[in-house]
Amino acid sequence: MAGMDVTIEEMLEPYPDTVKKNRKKHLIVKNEAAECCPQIEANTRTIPGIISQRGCAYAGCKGVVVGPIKDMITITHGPVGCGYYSWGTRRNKARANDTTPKDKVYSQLCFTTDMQEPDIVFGGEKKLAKMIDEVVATFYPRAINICATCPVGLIGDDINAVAKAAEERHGIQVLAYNCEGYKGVSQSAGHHIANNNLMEKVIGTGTERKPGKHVINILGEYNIGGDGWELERILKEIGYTINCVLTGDSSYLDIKNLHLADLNLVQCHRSINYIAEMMETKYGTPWLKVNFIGIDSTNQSLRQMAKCFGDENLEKQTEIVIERETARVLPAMEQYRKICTGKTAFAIVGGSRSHHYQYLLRDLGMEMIIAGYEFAHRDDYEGRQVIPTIKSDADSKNIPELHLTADEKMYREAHVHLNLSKEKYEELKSQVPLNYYEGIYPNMKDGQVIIDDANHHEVEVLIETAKPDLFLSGVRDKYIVHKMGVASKQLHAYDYSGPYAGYNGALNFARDVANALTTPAWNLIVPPWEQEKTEGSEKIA
Ligand code: CFM
Repeated sequence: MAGMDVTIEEMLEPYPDTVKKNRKKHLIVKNEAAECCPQIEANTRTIPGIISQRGCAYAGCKGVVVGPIKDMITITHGPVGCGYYSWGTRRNKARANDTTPKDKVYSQLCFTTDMQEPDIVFGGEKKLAKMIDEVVATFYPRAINICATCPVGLIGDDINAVAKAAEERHGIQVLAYNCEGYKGVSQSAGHHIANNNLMEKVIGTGTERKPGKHVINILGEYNIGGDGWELERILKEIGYTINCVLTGDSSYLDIKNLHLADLNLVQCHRSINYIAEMMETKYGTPWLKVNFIGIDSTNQSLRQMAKCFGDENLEKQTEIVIERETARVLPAMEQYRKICTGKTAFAIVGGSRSHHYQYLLRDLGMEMIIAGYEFAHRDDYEGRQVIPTIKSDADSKNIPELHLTADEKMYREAHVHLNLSKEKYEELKSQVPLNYYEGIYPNMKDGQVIIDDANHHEVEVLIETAKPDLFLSGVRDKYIVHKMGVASKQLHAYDYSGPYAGYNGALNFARDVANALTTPAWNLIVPPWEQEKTEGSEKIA
């Protein structure tokens, strides 16, 4: 599509040659006529000085993966700037379960050692040990996480030794995460560090399988705005037992028992694929990439799941729920669909949603013409088949790979997990893409653009030239987009709305997008490009 090529040229034009060369590698324009798949450069360092939207390794570990575990206390070992920012910024909701003893929910609280200059000079280990003692005396948590921030690694505090000594003193598990912010090129490194620790030290230590015929985990679902609760509602009604949602509204106790499920669903591939893969190796648990964002994609995911178990009743019940829910929600969405149809959107989000939301937008008659990830890897763009060809560099070597083998006692072959014969399982593999993710690329249409680690300048030019009706944004860029006269919806925390997953979620999203597109506020703003045309005035920055 020539239009998009021009847009991209304009975006790259002001760069010096080296930057231009670099940034070109982070872009793909989908070309349906091309025989095979272009390569994208991803998970490499952002060019210094460019305003990127990425976060740090600590954000990925504490903020994304381990922070939501509701009954663990997560201590940020570091200055209060990092500790404060970890509080309440992501809407991973949690509520107490009626387990015995009743779950306590700590995810609303903020625990930090508040390192000061003397701690940086003389070391912060004693302060951390004292804080663990205080936390245990005050709250009696089931277990504790310690997440390191940059200065901890720079001064060499041994948080692993502090954690080990505290475990001995208090008789509860204390996990140390060396997720110093600089450990990787983005928060993605923190996901990996968190996955490794949970896999090595927590998963597999429990013994209680939840009752039920089909016991599943939902990996990479963080219950933002209540997404996980909507999925539980649907899945329970079909007849599944939800063993654990990792880590949205999850309990430490459930994570210990993660290996006792029959099937792992993977919603966000980027943040949790390590655990899915390691569980496949160690316990033989098969995993299925699902997408519960959008009506059609929810229906497809439910049908694929039901197929995995080869159980007629389950398939029947799945169809009953799909039919009833679709018939309930689609007519209600129609009024919003009328407003949205034919409109275009950009999504520049972390590492999953720019793919998942394409389906929900299509339910509304909209197209995502530019899809960006902040920190995804090549497999999220191109599919998992490229993993063996990804070159490791100094940054990726920073994070240890766990080399696991099959567990002598607990490994069961995938078909045993699913209660299928070997032959049936082979047949299933040809129908359902088990243990695989195809990435974002195949779903995009001719001329649509994929962009990795987009920056402020690029976003501005893309908006000015491709003029989307809706921008699905991050927390910081949202307001810039509004000021440019374009509706934006913050897709990380949903702007205090949600859930957006499942059937009820699709309806909420449709309503919110229709509202955003039609609010009378847009009549009061003249976008900069319109101003230039009508008044010849200077650009508004
Ligand atoms: Fe996965 Fe996420 Fe995302 Fe992510 Fe995130 Fe998030 Fe995200 Mo914000 S785990 S990759 S690190 S789906 S916090 S719930 S919205 S950037 S696209």
